[in-house]
Amino acid sequence: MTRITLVQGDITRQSVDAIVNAANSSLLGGGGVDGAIHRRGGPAVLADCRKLRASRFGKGLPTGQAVATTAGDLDARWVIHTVGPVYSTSEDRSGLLASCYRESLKRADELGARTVAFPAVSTGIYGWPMDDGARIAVTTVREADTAVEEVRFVLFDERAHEAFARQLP
Ligand code: AR6
Repeated sequence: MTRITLVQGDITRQSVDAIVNAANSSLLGGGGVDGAIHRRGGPAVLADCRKLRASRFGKGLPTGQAVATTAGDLDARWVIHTVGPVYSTSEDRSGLLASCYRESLKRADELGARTVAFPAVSTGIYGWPMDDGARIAVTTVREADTAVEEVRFVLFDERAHEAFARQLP
């Protein structure tokens, strides 16, 4: 059974086996969680991302998928980069958002990670409504077939923390 825990704070301050990044397809950095991870993780993270762009992901990492790199100077062994969907009112992209959590946990299992910190993927710059983002995150992790022992959702503010808390018994 995977334990789900909630923390309010900065995901780059967590000590876990793997930290999940809410990246974009370029894998080369951005704002929000992505910017914070590259700042604190340092050049080793970006160097690994560039290698991925030069090899398996020449066109970038597709939405809904996940790939691991070193965690550089973060207090973790790996960063798992996943690309959330941009929220749309005309199209249901929730399958892609669920896929981010599922695929990230698959990478974690392949690496042998036992503790994984997730941000609320897509709920920032990509505009996904927090309550729905929290519902998809918690439901998908609950239903995942994974050896990860702890999934820690790290929520930036009180509003996000409350939205996730409402999804837990
Ligand atoms: N720790 C934890 N949560 C955070 C942190 C942090 N340090 N910083 C922001 N959040 P976002 P997205 C919250 O925008 O919506 C980037 O430019 C934030 O409040 O980081 O998936 C990428 O390169 C929100 O609830 O990711 C992409 O282009 C959640 O984390 C794009 O943004 C996700 O916000 C991805 O957008």
